[in-house]
Formats: sequence, structure tokens, C-alpha cells
Amino acid sequence: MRKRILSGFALLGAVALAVTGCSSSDGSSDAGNGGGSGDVITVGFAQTGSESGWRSANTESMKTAFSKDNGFDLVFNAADNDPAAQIAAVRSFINQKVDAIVIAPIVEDGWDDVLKEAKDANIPVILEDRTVTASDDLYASWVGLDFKLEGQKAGEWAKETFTDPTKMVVLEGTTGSAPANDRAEGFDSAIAGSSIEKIDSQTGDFTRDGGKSVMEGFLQKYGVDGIDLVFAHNDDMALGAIEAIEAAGAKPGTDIKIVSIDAVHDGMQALVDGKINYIVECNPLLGEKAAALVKDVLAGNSVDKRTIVEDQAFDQAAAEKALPDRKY
Ligand code: GYE
Repeated sequence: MRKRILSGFALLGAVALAVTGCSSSDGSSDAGNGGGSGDVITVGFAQTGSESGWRSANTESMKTAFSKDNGFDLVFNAADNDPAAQIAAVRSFINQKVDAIVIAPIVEDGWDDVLKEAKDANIPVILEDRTVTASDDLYASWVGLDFKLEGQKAGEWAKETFTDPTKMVVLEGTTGSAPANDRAEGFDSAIAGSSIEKIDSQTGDFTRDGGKSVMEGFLQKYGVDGIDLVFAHNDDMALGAIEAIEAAGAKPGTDIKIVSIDAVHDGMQALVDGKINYIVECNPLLGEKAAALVKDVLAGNSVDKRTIVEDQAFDQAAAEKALPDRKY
């Protein structure tokens, strides 16, 4: 909690803590109306997990922005891609009486109850990265990316590039997640009426291993010659697919073309190396914006309900130029 209470009230705070059983996150601040000096903001951050390079960059950006130096005490939880565990983490933040909660929601659905509980406890919630289907008056603000537009940009590239009949397989992100849903929708609408046929689509859960094993299955089923194009919902799955294609004796980027989303370092390197053919960016550096939103909301300032960070797209030449200066 922000330690606004004068030292004379410290004892009272300590008693309240003992009664409610709240504990401090790391000894430097109390998760209750404890005493002390300073104005530290305790934030519970419910991260999805550590599924991808994008996620690592996002976690680092959040930890840097919500640092002690910036006036925060961050209680970090990564749910290992388990929606129930993530909701439990948010509930525990509510019980700890943190000042604010930030969530990168694994899936879109199922948030109504716990968001209502946070609201009833007067704890503002800021969403970062992914969105939810719950009513937007259950959270203060969201900062993230336009996933549908990302899918659309990838689809537009595919439509322009493949004018002959083309067999495509899709490596989907985590089922029920906003980026998996929206990227699929954006891509599909962009390729409508094109010569691209989606012959299969399966989730690889946004991980390298998932992308690899799903691609192995596709290669077994359709053969190297039966697949012309892979649309991977993120770079990590594309990188897994590259391994599977190479193991099958084919050349990724040449025999089977690949388009993906994120533009993390390893993905961009594969694009430069000609193993991926096109990447739409998804910027993971959302920490500063999320931290500013938390401070504004707690100060009672009005904030935008939605903040969308813009993405670019890269072909091989653009990736070569951009790679040396990429921050993630
Ligand atoms: O594209 C993927 C990560 O939610 C935008 O999650 C994020 C996605 C990102 O695992 O790599």
C-alpha cells in the first residue's frame, strides 16, 4: 500500500495487518495500511507465463518500469499459461490489498467475477498486452497492440505474394487468447478471395516446442510438397516450424514460405537469413506506458480506456536494416 499514514498510526496499521493476515511482499512495504515513510505504490502484476521471446521482453520492460527507483513495489506472478492460476494470482493480489493490479490476460473470457471483486475492493485494474471480453467498466485502462491489424498486415502480404494456388497451414497461438483470435480474424479477412487455401490449423500455444511439434504433424500428414506456406501467430512457433522443416530435409523460406508476427530478435535474424519471409511487428515494450497509467489512475487523473501502440512490418531488406538497432 502507499504509505501515506503518519507514523503515529503505524501501530494501528500493524494491528490491522495482524488481524487480516496480510503479509508484506518483500519486507520493504506492507500489503495493508501499514505505517512507515515514503510513497511506495504496490502493484500486483499477473503475467501470462514465459512462453516466448516476446514474453521475456515484455516481462523485462514491466520489471524495469515498475522498479523501486520509480516508486513501485512489484509483486510479480507468472501463471505458466494456466488461466485458473492467473485468476488465483489476481485474487491473492486483492487479498494482499495491493494499490493496483496489472494483468496480461492469458485468455479473453472468464474475467468478470474477479474483476468485480477487484472493483468492490477499490483496487484499480490496468490491462496490458491482451484484452478481455468483460465489460470495460470493470477495468481502468488497457494498453496493448492491434492484433487484428497485425493479422491483416500478414494476410495482405500473403495475398499479394501468392497469386498461384497455395496450400497454407496455420500455427495458432494459445486457444482463447486475444492475439490468437484477432490475428486469425485479421488474416482470414485479408486473404478472402485469394488463391490461398487454409488446409490445416492447430495451436502451438505460442511456444517454440509447440510450433515444432505441430509442424512435424503437418509435414507427416501433407508432406513437404503438400505445404507452400506457414502462417505462425508468433515468431517462436515459426522458429519451431523452421526446425521441423529442416529436419524433414526441406528449406524453410524457400521450399515452404513462412510469415509470422512479433519481430523479436531471433525471428528477425531468421528473416535476415531467408528462413522466414515476412514478419509483422508486435511491440512488447509496454512497461513505461503501463506504469504511467497506474500512477495516473491512482492520482485520480482521467486516462484513455484504450492505448494502442503502433507496429511496423518487415521484409528481408527492412529486417537487415532494422536488426542492429532492435531493442528486443
Ligand atoms: O505475440 C506472443 C506471446 O500476447 C501479443 O503472446 C502477445 C503474444 C505474442 O506469447 O509471442
